[in-house]
Amino acid sequence: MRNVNNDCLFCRIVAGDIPATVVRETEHTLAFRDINPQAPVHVLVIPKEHYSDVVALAEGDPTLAAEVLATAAVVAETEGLLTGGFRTIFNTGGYGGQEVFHVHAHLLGGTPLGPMVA
Ligand code: DGP
Repeated sequence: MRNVNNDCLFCRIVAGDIPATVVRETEHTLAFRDINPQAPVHVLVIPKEHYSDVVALAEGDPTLAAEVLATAAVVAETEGLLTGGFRTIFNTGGYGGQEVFHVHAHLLGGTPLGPMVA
């Protein structure tokens, strides 16, 4: 039985209770457009199972963590980001600016993003 948190926004997107623009779905992962895009392409890639952050995911199910990265890589290709490049970010915890506590990779691209700044 998959770990689900009914109070979690992204679990509710996985369940179909909240609409999202899905760009890729696999058995264990979902990729959908960010509601507040910070770049021409801004996709969130999540495991369907609930893990609060990337540390919990990596510790709890490293195979699933790899599947999230594999889905991000496929979406980067289908969104046309491989030529110009892109950025992948896991915000983690308060200092990391994480607002939704269901682990997600931000996939950003479609324009030069410049150097990372805090
Ligand atoms: P983070 O700060 O790393 O936890 O990023 C959470 C992201 O989730 C933020 O960029 C906005 C996005 N987001 C929040 N609510 C929704 C929603 O209901 N739908 C979608 N598609 N994205 C959302």
